[in-house]
Amino acid sequence: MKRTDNLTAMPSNTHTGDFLPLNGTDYLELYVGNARQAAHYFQTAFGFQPLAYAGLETGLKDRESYVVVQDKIRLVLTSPLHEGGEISQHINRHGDGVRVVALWVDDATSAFTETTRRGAVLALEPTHEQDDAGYVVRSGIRSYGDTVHIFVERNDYHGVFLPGFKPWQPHYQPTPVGLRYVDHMVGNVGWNEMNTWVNFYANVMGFAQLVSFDDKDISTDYTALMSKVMSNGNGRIKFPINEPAEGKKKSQVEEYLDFYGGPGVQHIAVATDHIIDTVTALRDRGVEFLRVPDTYYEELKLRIGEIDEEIEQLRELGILVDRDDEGYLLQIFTKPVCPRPTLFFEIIQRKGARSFGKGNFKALFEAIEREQELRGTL
Ligand code: TYF
Ligand code: FE
Repeated sequence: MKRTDNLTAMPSNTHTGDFLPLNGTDYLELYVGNARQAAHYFQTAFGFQPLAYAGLETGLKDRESYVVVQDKIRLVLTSPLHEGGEISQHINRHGDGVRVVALWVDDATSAFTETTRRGAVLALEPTHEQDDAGYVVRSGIRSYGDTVHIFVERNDYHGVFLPGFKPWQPHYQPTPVGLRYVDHMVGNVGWNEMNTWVNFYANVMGFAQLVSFDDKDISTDYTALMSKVMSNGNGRIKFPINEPAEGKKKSQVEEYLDFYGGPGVQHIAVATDHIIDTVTALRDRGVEFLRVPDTYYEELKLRIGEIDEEIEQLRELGILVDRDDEGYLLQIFTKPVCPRPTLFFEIIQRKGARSFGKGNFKALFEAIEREQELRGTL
């Protein structure tokens, strides 16, 4: 793995030429069949807290949204109230999935101008929204598939989420599991489309390429994919882009594209400071994870060297470990969280390492292939 730029040497301000300074992920909006039950699932299983609601009770006629939060992570679960509209079509085409990856900016109008004049396709004209708690400006551009980026300017807003939402404070408030922020979000794109989207993030959004994996790095005996990781100037936003590669059997990326009906968000990686506690809690609450064979843990000590955690505990939970020249990381992947084998979550704890777990790819992809085998899609 080669690092092609130095994250810490690139502050995000206009003096160094970053035309799209990003403060972080603002929210992720999923279009789902039943937002009410999805919100319950993310509270019960993943430890999110109820935050805000918009729908019939706030004057919306066409949709209902529930917002849940855990530390810096905000998920918006949205369902349509009638057939035929944009949300219904999205669900019909893709099943439940990520529609909006919202990015927090200081100036949503500039974000829109700078990206559209570099070729971005409009999704939302800069829009000023106001209520008693202040104002928010949002704008948006299209990304891969039906995914959009919304730029959110909210530095003078003190409301619970966005204008139009009211606080949602049900009696039921399960305890958090220690999820802290979005570490990275991965997109799957079509055959030979990876470089198109790499160029989009580079030229339209000013991102730089951190790393690249080709099919030789990460092919197993059967399936293959290629991946490039794009990062914004201050490193807070990291978007790996995968495309399928030709293998002996169907690539996991191809399976995704078949079921999602095109490109989309494949996984959301969320960071924790205590992965053993977090995964223990998630497992107790019913979240299901991929497992690698026990032999993985027999070889682990030789591959990784000294780590703070007990290998027996990692084996028990199925947590994976990888090392790079800056430190190590611990990670684990859920099974898909919807009926279609599309969207899943990654839980990651970084102890110095800024890479993505290349040393785990083989074991991980073989675990995914065993799931594909069970689904009959390999
Ligand atoms: O984000 C990453 O690159 C790692 C590895 O289908 C990965 O989490 C890549 C592709 C994939 C699952 C995990
Ligand atoms: Fe990942």
